[in-house]
Amino acid sequence: MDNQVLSSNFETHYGEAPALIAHAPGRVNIIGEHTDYNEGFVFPAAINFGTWVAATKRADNDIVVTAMDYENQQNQFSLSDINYDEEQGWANYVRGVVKVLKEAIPDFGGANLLVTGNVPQGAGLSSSASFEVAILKALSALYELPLDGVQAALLGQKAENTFVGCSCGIMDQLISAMGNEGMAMLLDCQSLAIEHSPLPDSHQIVIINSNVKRGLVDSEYNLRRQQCEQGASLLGVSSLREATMEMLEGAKAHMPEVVYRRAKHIVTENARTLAASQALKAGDIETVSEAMAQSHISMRDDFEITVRPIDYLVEIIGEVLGKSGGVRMTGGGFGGCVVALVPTDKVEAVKQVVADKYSDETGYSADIYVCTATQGAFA
Ligand code: GAF
Repeated sequence: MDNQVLSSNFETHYGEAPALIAHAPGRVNIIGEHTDYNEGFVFPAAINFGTWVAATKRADNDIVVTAMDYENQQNQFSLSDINYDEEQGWANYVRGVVKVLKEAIPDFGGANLLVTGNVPQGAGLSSSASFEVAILKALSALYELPLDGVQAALLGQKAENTFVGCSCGIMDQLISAMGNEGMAMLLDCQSLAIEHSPLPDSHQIVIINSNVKRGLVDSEYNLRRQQCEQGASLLGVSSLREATMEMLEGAKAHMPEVVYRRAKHIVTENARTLAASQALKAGDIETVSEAMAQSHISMRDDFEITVRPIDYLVEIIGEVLGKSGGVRMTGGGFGGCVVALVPTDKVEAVKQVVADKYSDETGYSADIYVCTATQGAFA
């Protein structure tokens, strides 16, 4: 995004230059899917797609927000009375984070905000987390609030859980707030411990958007959460983070078969995430490749969150990569994107195989983004 364009649009709407511009990135998850709300491990990277928020203080107690990507629709509300807006759905991400921020740190006043972003929506690349974190970053910078990245992420998640109505985990907001340039981030979702590790220069992060819009995602997502909780409770552990394959095999006969498979995905995915992040650090791409392949199979067969066009993308890209890189579905599932770690000299071949085969086989056309890992939110 060109900051000058944002600034001049801000002046057009509000009659003054912005005091600051905040940015928060979207993310791609390299491995560790649906493990975050099971207190497990995830390994995402922040990407060079995100949300920008230009801001000034207001003398009154109102938040006025203009959405460039929704035909400059404007939404206004008072800090003393923040309700869900049934008409402008996008505005609830702003209302939600402002409400939880006010509860946590009451010490701020009104603001004029102008928002734009380029994270593809409904593609599993965390457009909403990037929106939430960018708003929090703008307000905390504007009013010099004592809000660090981890707290911002927790507030973003709380807004989404309690105001927007999606029971997401912490991964998306945390990587958006805390990502590092050129790095992926191993996150322990139990302790919130973070370990940044460099992505290899030899490989590119390639995201292939299946353009299958994620249908049923909220209900299926929430159902997966319930099934995981049921699994933990049948195993007598506080979360599936504490479960092992031995425990699971021992209890298998007494569990609904579907709950066993959901739990198996989480237990094995945690192990794969740790193995893949260690292997990437050691430059052992073959192990990363195998872990990503197994992760996809587990999401397809045990967790059942993939769709056929996504499975097909993984198959044809996997054939091009062999053990030289990795490919799997990324994000919540039921459509969305595939992530591939691709040796630089195979990027063109990956693009070509998708162009040659995907549309004919599935009837969808794919978009491909060759991404870089970027810094988390800043203002
Ligand atoms: C969505 C959620 F928002 C995340 O918290 C995470 O659970 C992810 O799906 C699946 O790994 O992006």
